[in-house]
Amino acid sequence: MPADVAIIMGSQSDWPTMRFAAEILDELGVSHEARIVSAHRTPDRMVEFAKSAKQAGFKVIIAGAGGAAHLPGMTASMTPLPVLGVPVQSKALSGEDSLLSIVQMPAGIPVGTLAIGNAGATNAGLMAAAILALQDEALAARLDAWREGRTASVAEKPEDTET
Ligand code: RP5
Repeated sequence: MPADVAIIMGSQSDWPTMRFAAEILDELGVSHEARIVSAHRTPDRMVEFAKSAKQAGFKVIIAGAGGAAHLPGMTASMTPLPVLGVPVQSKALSGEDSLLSIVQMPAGIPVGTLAIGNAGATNAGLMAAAILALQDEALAARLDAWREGRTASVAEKPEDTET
């Protein structure tokens, strides 16, 4: 069985961020596969991956990159699958460069852009799961239960804690 979600990233250095997408997908029981696909270092690999992703059985692509982050938009231009972009926090500009590179797609080729960094990767995983849950009732129930668990974990009153 092919994985439902492809998690692609521009570099090994993106994995500490992108693993948050993998972790939430694991928690929700969604199959996924992670690959390094760089728009500028391995452009042929990117083209081959993007053009064959649907045929390979993937249903959603999560693409993370940092700096001049072309990977999500370039991938989206070559596949009909939904592409969720995660701006990885860069050293020079703290990920604002990544965010603007990914979010400002001209009309016609959408990339669903999430927040910079770990929160964005987690939310990309959750959004991928929500897309898949539209046609998977068991997954929809697991997603509902996960959200209910988050709600239940919030105390009504704050407690004194050590600082
Ligand atoms: C981008 O350049 C990658 O997505 C990564 O976020 C950034 C830096 O890559 P490395 O120099 O750490 O490989 O292509």
